[in-house]
Amino acid sequence: MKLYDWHAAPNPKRVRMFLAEKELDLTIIEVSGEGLRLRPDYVEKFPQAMVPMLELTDGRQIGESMAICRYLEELHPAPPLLGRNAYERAQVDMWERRAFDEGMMAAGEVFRNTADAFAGRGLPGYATPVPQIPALVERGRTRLDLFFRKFDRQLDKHRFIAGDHFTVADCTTFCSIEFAGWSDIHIPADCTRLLRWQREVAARPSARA
Ligand SMILES: N[C@@H](CCC(=O)N[C@@H](CS)C(=O)NCC(=O)O)C(=O)O
Repeated sequence: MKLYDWHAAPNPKRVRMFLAEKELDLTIIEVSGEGLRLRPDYVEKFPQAMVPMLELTDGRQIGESMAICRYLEELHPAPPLLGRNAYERAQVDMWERRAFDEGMMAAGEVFRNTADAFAGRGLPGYATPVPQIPALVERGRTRLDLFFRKFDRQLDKHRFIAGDHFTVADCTTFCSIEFAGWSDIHIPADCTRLLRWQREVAARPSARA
């Protein structure tokens, strides 16, 4: 199996953290090209034009970080990173989805609508130009503040995002917060529980995946 990757980008890192936690060693293929774009041969191979993508040994392709993680969890269940029973799986799904929608998408709203390199590329995955929308930058900042505070409250009761075990919800939350940092947006100082959690996750080897 091969994982198509763009090392600097936040979504592939969700999957690399997941692999590192499971100590899985897949072939990683870097497909970033000129001007912060994916290489044309990769886009031709995978017209969805996004990373990560998992290619099976027979050439079948799986896109979307969570689809890749679910596939790998079935093949390599230990350690469980998607929950250990029906309730935990629902919690992990719920918090991972919130981390993506409210954290990753919000950080993307700020970054993709400000960075010069992404002019005409307001959304990932399209060959046709998608304009940047400056108004989304402020909205993204507001969403990030709401995201930080919601996740800070969640950590009042739990060591990790979806409960007392490290899961893929922690991978997505960690990568979303790193991505917000690209726009110099950081966890507010009064979100002490989220800051405690960030320090703990940053100390895991997977945080450097
Ligand atoms: N929903 C997708 C999002 C993937 C995504 O947005 N990938 C970005 C990198 S973080 C990408 O491929 N961007 C290509 C581009 O900007 O041209 C997932 O969860 O995997």
